[in-house]
Amino acid sequence: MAAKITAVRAMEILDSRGNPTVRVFVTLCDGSTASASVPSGASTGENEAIELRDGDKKRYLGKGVLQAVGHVNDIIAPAVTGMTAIHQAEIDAKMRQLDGTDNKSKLGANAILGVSMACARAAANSCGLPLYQYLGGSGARRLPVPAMNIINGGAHADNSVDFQEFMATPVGAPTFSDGLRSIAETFHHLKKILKSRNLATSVGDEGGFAPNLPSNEAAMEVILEAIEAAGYKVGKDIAISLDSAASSFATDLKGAYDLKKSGGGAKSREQMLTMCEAWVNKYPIITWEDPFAEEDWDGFKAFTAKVGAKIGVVGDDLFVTNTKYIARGIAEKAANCVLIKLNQIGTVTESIDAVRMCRDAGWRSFISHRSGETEDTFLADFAVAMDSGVLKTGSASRSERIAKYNRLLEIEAELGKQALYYW
Ligand code: 2PG
Ligand code: MG
Repeated sequence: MAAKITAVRAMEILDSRGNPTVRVFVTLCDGSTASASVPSGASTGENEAIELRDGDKKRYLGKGVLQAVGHVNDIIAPAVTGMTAIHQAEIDAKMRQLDGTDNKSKLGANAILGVSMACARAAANSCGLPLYQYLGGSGARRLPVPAMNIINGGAHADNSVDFQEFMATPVGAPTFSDGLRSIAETFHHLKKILKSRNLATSVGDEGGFAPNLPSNEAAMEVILEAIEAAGYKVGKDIAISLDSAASSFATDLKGAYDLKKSGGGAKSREQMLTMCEAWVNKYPIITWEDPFAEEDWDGFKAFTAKVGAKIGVVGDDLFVTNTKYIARGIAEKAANCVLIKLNQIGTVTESIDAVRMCRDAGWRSFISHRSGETEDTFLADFAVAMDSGVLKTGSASRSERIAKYNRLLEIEAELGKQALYYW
């Protein structure tokens, strides 16, 4: 018997930055229950689905989400009650129809996604399946290679580094747990090195260190040093993934830049291209996300033409998990990989559609957290279900990040010898 939804309710909770977000509870007629909490970004793409904020300056500096909560309780709940929980696509389509806008600005993507995720989890519980198997089927047994953001810069930290994320990616490990251990050890060695140089070891929003370094290059060098100090081979055991989040230091989103945090100065698209290509030749970089700003399609195209055979060129702000932009990217060869963030598009179904479009084109999808997260581990199961083989979910610090790693360790243990892990 397919269980029907009997109750949906939402409340306002806090995320890892102390900002309000939405948590949704769903109950089914067979007694199954589940909740889910919505993450929130800082370096958001212009075309992302709209996160509804109250704007009432007297509450949480305008960041309250009581309207979104109200939309779940008063508009979405009555509409989806009675629907069958396993009919995820139907539920998500119903909510999109209720919203009626292109970017979910009426009900709020935070309201819609909370219900979408909680329905998926309640349905999994009702079926007696772990969420990764419910969403991914019995073939879902590949653990993602974790790209661990160990130096934070850009919009995620108040330091002198322009590039937002420097990630250690254990491409050569035999298992997920070995890979996780190698990057956690690297994180600890990095702390020791920073400390020995009197550099700050406080962390940024995603749990990576946020020291004031003389240049972006210095951030790369110190990570390579930490990998070696931890006893791993640079490039072979652990490679580097970068997220420039270049929109955040663009002076013109169509292709002009200023590396102002590090004092690197103004850079044209051509100069950025030369610099990024030199980095790819010099350093063990395996993926590079948002090396250019979200409207600099020409920058993306030129970079992909130059280095796309060697590394993953990942579009985040460029694609915003939206098949409309991904389709353009595929047609124009603007990248070869898409960052997937559930709240950029606002439903589980559309996130899966984005992953499918990547797969059909021979592109990789790279599952991702947001800089504002909660203790919800939905993402860990989603990464295994999507079979993407790569996930970024922050550093070896801050419990909202660790919760996802710990959930992946549980999944790995549950799968036992059937667990797969490879780059
Ligand atoms: C990114 C993300 C996650 P934010 O740019 O990829 O790391 O940051 O959630 O702030 O957009
Ligand atoms: Mg990004």
